[in-house]
Amino acid sequence: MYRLHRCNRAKACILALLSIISPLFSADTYPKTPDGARAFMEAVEADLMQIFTEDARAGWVNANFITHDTQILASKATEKTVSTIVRYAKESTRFDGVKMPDDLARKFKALKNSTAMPTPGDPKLAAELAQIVTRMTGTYGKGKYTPPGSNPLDLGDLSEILAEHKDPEQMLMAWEGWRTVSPAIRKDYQRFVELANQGARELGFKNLAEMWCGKYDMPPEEFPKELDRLWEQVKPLYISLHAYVRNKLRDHYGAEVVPADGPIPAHLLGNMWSQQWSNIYDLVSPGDADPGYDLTQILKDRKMDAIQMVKVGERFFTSLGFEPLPATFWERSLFVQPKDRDVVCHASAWSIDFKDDLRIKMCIKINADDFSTIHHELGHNFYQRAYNHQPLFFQESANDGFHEAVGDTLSLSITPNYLKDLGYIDAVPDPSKDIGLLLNQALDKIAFLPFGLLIDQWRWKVFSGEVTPENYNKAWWELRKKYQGIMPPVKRTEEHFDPAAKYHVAANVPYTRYFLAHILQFQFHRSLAEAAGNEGPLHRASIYGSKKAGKILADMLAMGSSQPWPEALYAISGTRQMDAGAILDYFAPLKEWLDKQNEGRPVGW
Ligand code: X8Z
Ligand code: ZN
Repeated sequence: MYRLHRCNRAKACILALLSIISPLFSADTYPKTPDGARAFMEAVEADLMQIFTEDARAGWVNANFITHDTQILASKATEKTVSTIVRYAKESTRFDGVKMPDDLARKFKALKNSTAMPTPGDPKLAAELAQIVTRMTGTYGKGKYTPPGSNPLDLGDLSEILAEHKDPEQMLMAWEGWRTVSPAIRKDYQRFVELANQGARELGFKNLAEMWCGKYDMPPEEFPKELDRLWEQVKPLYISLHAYVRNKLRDHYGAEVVPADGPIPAHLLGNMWSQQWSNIYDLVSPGDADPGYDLTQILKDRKMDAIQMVKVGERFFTSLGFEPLPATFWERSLFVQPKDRDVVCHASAWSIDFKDDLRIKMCIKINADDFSTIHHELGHNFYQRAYNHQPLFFQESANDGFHEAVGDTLSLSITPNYLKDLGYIDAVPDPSKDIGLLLNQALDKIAFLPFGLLIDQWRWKVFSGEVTPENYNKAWWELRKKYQGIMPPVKRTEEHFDPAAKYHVAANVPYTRYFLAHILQFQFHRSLAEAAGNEGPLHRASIYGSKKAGKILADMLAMGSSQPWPEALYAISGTRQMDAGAILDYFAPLKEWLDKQNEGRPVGW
């Protein structure tokens, strides 16, 4: 349905109506005036709203039933979406030079940058690009490895081995096994880069990297510098954590497996990509500072099922004053991995119709990781609903890091006090256990930072041509070493394609957003915790039940992307700069403790 009520100026409204009557409208029919530009934009928004909705339905069905036919349907829908965006973006140059109010100029900018995979104008190439991205995502989603004499194992099975086994041989099998899926993506990826770069150039960008960096309300060349600044702030903390973990792993696995002063072998960190390390907490726990409870065990002991876990997540949001999720959320979401078909298990949150048709799609396992991922996904849904009154091009987060930070912000409030309120633990551990709490949190939040950064560092080099297909894997492992201080446990060559063993590379989802989110969520947490009246240390603060914090959050979410992100950041935190001060404050006691543990031992790699 077109949304005529969006027309708020009479002249623009009539022009927009005209273009709806003739759906194949062109910018040429609009006068080169501010009113003409506004009318064109309203028609574009109405048309794209429909196209996006159709695309979301096809994408949803495809991700829930990966078959030959759904791949075709989904790629056709994507092709239509992206080609339409690109066509309107090109036509919109007709209004270059027209003096527009800020809000309208912002929409024109958003139009030009509203896809992560711009298709070339040539329809054949556009179709090829859409097919490639759908195929890469499908290959990843269906991926399985069959060890000799065993059943096929999917990513969930292999991840579980890495998370739970402490047998290096088994872990190596899982690590290498999953990486037998991605070489099939290499050729597609290479072609994807050529085509998407061509699409970006046709829109006036140097390449896809410049386009991706152009979404942050600052010149694209400034954005990487902003990231460097943030990374330099947090790097010392990461290096301290890395050194401590390396020592503990060396104690456990022996000097022949873990070097004293080199990178850590990637299969020992409890996660398929070594991106979050809390699964090895038991190997590195600080002895007498351990808080003495294990959330995974608690969820299992309480015989929680997937839906109950999502209900607990929803209750956190309603405790802040948000409306409960609609009944259709519960009817249409996917919570449990179906046994009889291939689905994309990588968790995601959807707003199908830009109003209330909200859903998550997740293969929930009963553990602490997924408990927090549930909050993460619900954060997307509550954000989507909070800005659903905005015009299409402002139905986005302030910057993409904000979208990824909302649910995580709430997860930071899953403190012992909160767990006691839920009746999950009987007593709150005393402050002498804080190092255990902080270490557990750092294994996820601090370990993630260099990983969050390096994926797009690799892609930007690939898009700009600095890294060529002959060096895809080599460049990948150089960055893994440089930022994370990890190394492959076995020799890797250009026969492999390890970047695409990560969902976001195969599915072409930009990744810097998660790095930003890890910085932002601590800024959000600090100011919301203060609003909620917390006075103690940040890592003990919970905003559960605080309507005051909830209102501040909801007001910021409702802004969508209607204003530059520094304004949204100001609204929630009183500052306009992304800054690692809050995350450093949060972990300050741990940093001191880690440095003491590391005394006299090698640090760095
Ligand atoms: O992809 C996700 C979410 C969906 S937006 C589950 N995350 C990143 C990942 O899994 O690699 C959340 C943390 C980082
Ligand atoms: Zn997310």
